[in-house]
Amino acid sequence: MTDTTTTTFVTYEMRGDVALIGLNRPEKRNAISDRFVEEIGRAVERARAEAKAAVLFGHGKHFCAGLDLAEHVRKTPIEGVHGSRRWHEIFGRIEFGPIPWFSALHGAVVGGGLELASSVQVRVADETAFFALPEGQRGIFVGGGGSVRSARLMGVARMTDMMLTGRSVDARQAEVWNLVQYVVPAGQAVEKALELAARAATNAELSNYSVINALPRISEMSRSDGLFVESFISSFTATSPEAEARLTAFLEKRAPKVVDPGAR
Ligand code: 1HE
Repeated sequence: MTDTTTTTFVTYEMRGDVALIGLNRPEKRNAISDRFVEEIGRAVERARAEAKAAVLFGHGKHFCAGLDLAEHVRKTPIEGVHGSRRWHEIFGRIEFGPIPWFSALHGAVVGGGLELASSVQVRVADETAFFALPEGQRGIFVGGGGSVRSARLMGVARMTDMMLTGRSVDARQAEVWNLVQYVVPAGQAVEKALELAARAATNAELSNYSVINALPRISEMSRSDGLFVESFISSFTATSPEAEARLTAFLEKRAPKVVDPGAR
């Protein structure tokens, strides 16, 4: 069943087990206001409850132009802090949750748009995508988690360069910089992200949960702590009933083999 819901700024539909969530304020290039981020938050909670994976994309010519600057102009310092913390909460529900998230990026992926994209696990860009952090030019700083998430993806030196110089990075460069994992022809990002999400949705829930929640944490641990924690997660997942069923299916030749990308 395809259940499509449209709120003021967000479209939501189920494609099989995958939630397809669209940023839908194209006339303002999907700039994110306070109301908009709350709508994203509600869509995130719904996807966490009913989907096995989710895809985030932007309606119109761009993925997202970042923070709604018109709204930001009128804020006091403490309102700004609360606003930033709210973005952190909502994006954190994407980053550390029960399901994998994919983003389909095109056009501008700018400021808070890049911060939102940085909170998902897998980013697919089409060739029209470009990435920028114009906070320096606007007299502000990242506030949607970019100093943590985007910096960890591309590295502090590259992010510093983008913020100081206003540099725009195209999709191919973004792939080299580890900002995106896939680059596809124009107009094909949603299709590709849906394909990847549908594949991830068939994984064991416990494996997906471990990948999403353990890998980023382990990468911030010392080597010896990371290896120690890995052993427990490894044993816990491998001894689950789901793993037993899947391992048996492979041994009985009922499960697909790993694909050789070079095979015809
Ligand atoms: C906006 C916003 C916005 C567009 N807030 N209204 N983000 C930025 O600094 C990016 C600013 N935007 C742009 O550079 C360009 O709009 C784009 C390159 C993204 C797209 O260009 P284009 O030619 O397709 O659209 P446009 O004509 O510039 O914009 C269409 C309308 O959207 C226009 O309003 P209109 O009433 O004149 O039609 C724009 O004013 C409006 N618009 N972007 C508000 N961001 C949690 S901290 C995060 C900090 C940040 O995100 S800083 C980065 C902010």
